[in-house]
Amino acid sequence: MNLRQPTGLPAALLGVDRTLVIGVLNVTPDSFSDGGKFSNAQDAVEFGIALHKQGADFIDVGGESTRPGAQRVSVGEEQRRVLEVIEGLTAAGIPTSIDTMHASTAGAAVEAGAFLVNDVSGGLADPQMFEVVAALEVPYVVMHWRGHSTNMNSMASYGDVVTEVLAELGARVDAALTAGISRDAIVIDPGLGFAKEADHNWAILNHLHAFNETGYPVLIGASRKRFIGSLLSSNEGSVRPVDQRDVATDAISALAAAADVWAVRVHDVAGSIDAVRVGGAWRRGKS
Ligand code: PMM
Repeated sequence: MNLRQPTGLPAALLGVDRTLVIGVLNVTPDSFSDGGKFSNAQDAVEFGIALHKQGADFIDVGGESTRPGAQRVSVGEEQRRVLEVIEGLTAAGIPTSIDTMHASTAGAAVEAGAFLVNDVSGGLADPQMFEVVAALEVPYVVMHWRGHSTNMNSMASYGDVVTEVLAELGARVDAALTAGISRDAIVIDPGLGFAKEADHNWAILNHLHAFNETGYPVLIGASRKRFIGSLLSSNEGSVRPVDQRDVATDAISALAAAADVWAVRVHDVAGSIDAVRVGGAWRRGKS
């Protein structure tokens, strides 16, 4: 199998012959699916170690919730939450990425051991981000984003969502290249749930090939998101609770692997590892 992948991956990930599974580690009091889980950094490190034992290829550490309506946190508070956790996981030999919209947090996190910067704003939230990432020379996830969580739901308006998301992502990639980020360092992500209604997300998932055709590795973050909860609503109309969306997330991981995406970002690592192995075999037509 010859999946596209960015340059700058840790040695441990170079030989992985399937869609990567990224474990989510939110060190926040208010993330939508796992907020408030840890009372100290050591608990968070232990959780990251457990995700790695379940098979996570790397752990995505974030200190700012992006749940719809979430308030921003200061850079200082964000770094207080994430740096010690990244240091702890690095000391345990576990690869990490930093999920941040702040350039200074990206820089501090890479210094603490993170090998990849995951910026849900695609460089739009912090004008310094591209310059900092270019100097760090690390892989960089450019996600499709239209605005902060406080008001993103009002921006979910599209004619043809696939065409528009591809065009807006393309513009961010071009800006990143112009700022000096290497073409080989870039990963793209359509940003499921970010300024998108349920059917926008499904339309994107139905067109993953179009994202792959850009030539950039593709990352998908569907895990436990609301569009899954609404699809699986009960007959009485109540949305499926967050803690009962993992089987559906695993199904998306399998289909994403069958569509040849580079990585899936998930909470339930064990299920998605099985799922991407199934999806990979399905795509290849052999084990
Ligand atoms: N989603 C969330 C946070 N970070 N990063 C990327 N690249 N893609 C995503 O879809 C994404 C992300 C929100 O989910 P969480 O609250 O479970 O972390």
